[in-house]
Amino acid sequence: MSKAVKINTEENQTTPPEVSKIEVQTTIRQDWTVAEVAALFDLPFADLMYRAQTVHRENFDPNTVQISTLLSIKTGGCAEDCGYCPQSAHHPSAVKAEPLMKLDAVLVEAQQAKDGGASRFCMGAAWRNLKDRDLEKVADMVTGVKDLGLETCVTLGMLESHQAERLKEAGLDYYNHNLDTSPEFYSDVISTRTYEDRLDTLSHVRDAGINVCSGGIVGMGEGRTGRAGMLVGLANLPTQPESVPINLLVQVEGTPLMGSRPLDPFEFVRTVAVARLMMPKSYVRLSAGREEMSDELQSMCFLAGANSLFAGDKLLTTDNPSTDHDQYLFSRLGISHTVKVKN
Ligand code: SAM
Ligand code: DTB
Ligand code: SF4
Repeated sequence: MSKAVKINTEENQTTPPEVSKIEVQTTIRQDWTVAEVAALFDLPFADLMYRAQTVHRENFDPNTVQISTLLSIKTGGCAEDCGYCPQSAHHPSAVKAEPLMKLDAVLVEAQQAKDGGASRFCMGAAWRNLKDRDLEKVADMVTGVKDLGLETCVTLGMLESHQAERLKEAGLDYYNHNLDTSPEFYSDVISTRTYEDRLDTLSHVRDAGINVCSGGIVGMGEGRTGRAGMLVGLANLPTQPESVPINLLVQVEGTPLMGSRPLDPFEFVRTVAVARLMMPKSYVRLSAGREEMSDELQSMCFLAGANSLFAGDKLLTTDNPSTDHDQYLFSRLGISHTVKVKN
């Protein structure tokens, strides 16, 4: 960590469970209970890492990561009140609202991302939901980015079926829409849309044949049960998400969650490891929060099974490690950039 912070250890106490009762997970299960997952979190650190690393190696090359680059195509002024988000119009953050970017400017950024080593370009909009009046503009961006030879991803808030179908037709590969946290903790963080709304959007995306990118945020005061509940929600979806972003809360001035007690870094690694165990064939993605993480912490996350990340100097509105810094870290670890699922 780059700053001296008081970490929250009380909520992370580990009671060694009966280890022999927890089998190494090699097949996909979608009937997880919160109690079972809490027991995984409670494993001694070395046992949890060993299991996660074993499952990771059974499903992926452990020395490669997939890289996506983010671009905020429509920034700020969002109608939702997500307590972590600097783009919400409900919170007095320094982010100023900007209109939807023009196609040409988006394509310039996408080409730069490709030149910087990204295989996927993810366009994010600070919208509660996609409006039909913007659908064709976003569809053109998707087609344009796809034509550059990049995989495409968008995150636009709630989506209806016909919109998902149109984006698929335009060449959309992935839709990012996070469950964010456990169903129980959800209303502590967001009041303007429900957990069920999010499930509906994910099912429209899935039904349209688009790959699902869905994960959440830790470090919001959710506790271990909250983290376990978030992962249960993701792993027990009708089909597990192809990509699972694990965001560490970036505390932004003006947001209600500013001042939250920082999460114990080992607890973040545990979250990655448990996600890897529960979703063995998904890409587990290091997302927000890397700017505050040491190289050693990120490396431990790769050992725990993280195999994708967002690269580029910015996430949507907040800072991310520089591409040079990431490249240097990869070179020190012998990590390369493409990832192939075994089988
Ligand atoms: N407006 C769309 C939505 O909410 O689905 C798309 C953009 S939104 C910024 C995408 C995700 O970024 C959120 O679901 C949340 O998980 C993550 N996020 C936003 N602000 C964050 C923060 N301060 N720290 C960590 N993650 C954050
Ligand atoms: C995700 O789960 N994390 C990314 C991406 N999906 C869109 C966004 C992180 C945003 C962090 C706060 C910001 O930069 O505004
Ligand atoms: Fe809006 Fe998305 Fe931010 Fe929530 S997370 S306030 S929906 S931009």
